[in-house]
Amino acid sequence: MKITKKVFKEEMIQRLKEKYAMDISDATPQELFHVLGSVVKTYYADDWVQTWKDYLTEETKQVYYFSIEFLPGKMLKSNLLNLGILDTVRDGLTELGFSLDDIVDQEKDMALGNGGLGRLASCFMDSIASCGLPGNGNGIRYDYGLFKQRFVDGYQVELPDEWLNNGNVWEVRKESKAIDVRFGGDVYMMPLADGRLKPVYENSRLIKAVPYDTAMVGYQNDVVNTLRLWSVEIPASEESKYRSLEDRRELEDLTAVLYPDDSNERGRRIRLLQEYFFVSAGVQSIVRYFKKLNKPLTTMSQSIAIHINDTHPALCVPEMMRILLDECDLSWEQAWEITVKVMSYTNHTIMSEALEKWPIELMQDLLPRMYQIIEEIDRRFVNQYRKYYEADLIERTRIIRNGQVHMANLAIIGSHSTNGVAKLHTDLLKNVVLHDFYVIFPGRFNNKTNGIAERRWLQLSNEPLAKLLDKTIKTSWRQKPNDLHLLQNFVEDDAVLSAIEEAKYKNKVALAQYIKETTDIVVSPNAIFDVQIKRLHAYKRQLLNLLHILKLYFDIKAKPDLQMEPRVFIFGAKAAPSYSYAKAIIKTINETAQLINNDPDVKDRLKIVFLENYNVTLAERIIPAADVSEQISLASKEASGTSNMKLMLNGAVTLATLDGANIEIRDAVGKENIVIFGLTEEEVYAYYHAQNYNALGIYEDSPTIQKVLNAFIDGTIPNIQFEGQEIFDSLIKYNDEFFVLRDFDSYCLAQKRIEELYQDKRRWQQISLINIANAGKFSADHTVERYAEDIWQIEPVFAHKEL
Ligand code: 26Q
Repeated sequence: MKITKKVFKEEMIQRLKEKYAMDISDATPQELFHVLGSVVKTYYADDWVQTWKDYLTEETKQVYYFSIEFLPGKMLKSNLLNLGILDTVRDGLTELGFSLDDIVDQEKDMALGNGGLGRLASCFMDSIASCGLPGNGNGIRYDYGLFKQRFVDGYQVELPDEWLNNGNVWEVRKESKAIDVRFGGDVYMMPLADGRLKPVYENSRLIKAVPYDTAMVGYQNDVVNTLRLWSVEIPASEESKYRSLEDRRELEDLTAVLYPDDSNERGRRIRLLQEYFFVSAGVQSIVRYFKKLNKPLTTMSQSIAIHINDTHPALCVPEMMRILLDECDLSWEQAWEITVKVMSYTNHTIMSEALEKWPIELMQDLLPRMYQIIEEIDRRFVNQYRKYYEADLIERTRIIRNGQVHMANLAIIGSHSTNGVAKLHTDLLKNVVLHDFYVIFPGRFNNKTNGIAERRWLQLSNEPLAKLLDKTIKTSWRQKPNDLHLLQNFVEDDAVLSAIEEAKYKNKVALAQYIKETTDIVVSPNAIFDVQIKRLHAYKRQLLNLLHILKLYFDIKAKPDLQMEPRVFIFGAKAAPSYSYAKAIIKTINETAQLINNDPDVKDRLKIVFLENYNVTLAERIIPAADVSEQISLASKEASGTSNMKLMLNGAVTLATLDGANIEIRDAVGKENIVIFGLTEEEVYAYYHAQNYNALGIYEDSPTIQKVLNAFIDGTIPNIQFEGQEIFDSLIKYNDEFFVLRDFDSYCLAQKRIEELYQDKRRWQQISLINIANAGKFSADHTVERYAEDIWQIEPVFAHKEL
């Protein structure tokens, strides 16, 4: 994109006049943001039109990534970077008397996701476009994204996320592409004269799905793909059916809110309707597009791939069947062959209790035709495979069982590929969680280790480091993240090593200032910044981190002049609103922070900072300033993790269990450049098999653990009578489900090791450098290229790409 500063400035001045009837010098940052957004849109408009036209005329095979969550964060800077005009715009604004950063702050985060899964979908959208791959997102345009988190007296309080209040510059409403979605009522199969069966619907309802498209701009390659998010409306033809306000409200609520990650809450009608809503609208619009190509339906898999991101969009399978059977008059066999070839599925969780299931009655009631088709898929599956396998195995793998529809079973049976998100995770799927399916469909299982968009997580968020890299290894890493490897050549270069430290220091100063402004806590940028940022979940073991902090605190209390490398423990985490145990941990961390931060004996050796409302933008502030990356889930529980990759890319040293992608990070950097502790996955499973884990025994044998745990119930940590008891009981009375106590000693030793390494300044700098140099392996560019080749069978378009 060739835009000169002069042209850009004139355009800003002119548009501001048109839109707000004022001189640019009188504009507020909010007004400037909106005008800048609309100017940037004109810069990619032609490429956006051209990209989809090329796909159409060249009949390019495309992938559609179906995800109930997308978590892009702010988009202004990312669009500027990818258009190659970040510097031009920054300088132009400066000359006009404004700062780009002030304007950037005006944009609300697009937070239509909970955490890892939604953020992964957004990193993939960036990488798909940046690799020139023909791919689009399909999801829901929630009126309210993930709740805003506030702390009141240390408790989490949830407020609505009103992200659309000032409008959304990036989206384009496409009324003409609206789709009708049917739900509820009864369905009968009516025989036609030619013997076929046609569904007849009675008392069902139609709702209108209106798409809002957002451009996914590729990195300086002229490719602009589409993220299509659907919003519900009442169709004009159905107005009469929605007479009461309540009726309307129920319908309009369909795309009102994103459900928080809550694996315990089941059977929510609206959630199931949400899943069907965006699946049906998406699949219908894809088939409508495919029909424009005038190719036989039986060749659909040569033009279309549909990816099912976790089981939330698993209804893609019966919905595609419905369209092919009921609307295209294909036979079951033909329709099934097409469906399985088009669909692929990613599993993101190992915990079998978190696998999605829906009660039969609910599905029958809300989605009667879907249920009929699922029943038939199930019947045919049982029929086909009972010839080859024992009855028990078929019973465990069938879709409908114990009064419930098992969505993972549907996704696996109805697709040609099932992948896990890290090597260990995929192995556990094959050998444990989905072993029965692996026996039946060994060829369908494959691994695709997660990745991150290095553009956002380094180029945009960590300018000091990015500039240093340009100076040291030139700029090819910006196109090819693997070129970060070139940094390895400087591992003995003292100038480069101290420059890395200086960049980190600069970022720490900036974060310290943010901490002061938002929490009034003063932290020293010379302390170790130890970071744990992720959703609050028992299995992620924020509690283990807290127990260690308490141990350090008691060490200081016992020996007031104890020498210790000063530490700032930084947390960012939201708990699902109904997850009371996770909320108890938040309250307890906050109260411990009060205790420790205000105890004069501590003399600034320890600080706890729990930052409110962890989101993408906050992650972009914290990660560049992190020294230590806490990845301490119980081995086997974290499918992959992605903050581990972001922190490594920014030069933090990983403190980790052998879980998820941590294992691959260790393999990439070498075991001297990471600090590993804790039980291995085999040892965890050995406890399960022997059923001999004994938390009380560990407690009774360890005076340190007793001292730390008693603080939860003896008033040492103030104001947590109820929460302290709940946490204490989870460990002792309910036998510590995630083996926190078993890993405690090993974790404390690992933390000691971190301190020793940090004190050897040069060694620490070298580890930091080695982590950055080896992070290219975890680029999402690489990951989506593997998906493109192995699963989607799509190819990059370099039609008009100047490289
Ligand atoms: C379930 C039921 C009802 C409502 C919501 C949900 C729900 C929503 C979101 C359940 C789970 C999620 C999100 C899961 C998630 O983020 N998983 C993470 O995916 C990452 C990307 O693959 C991995 O790196 C993480 O290890 C995994 O925890």
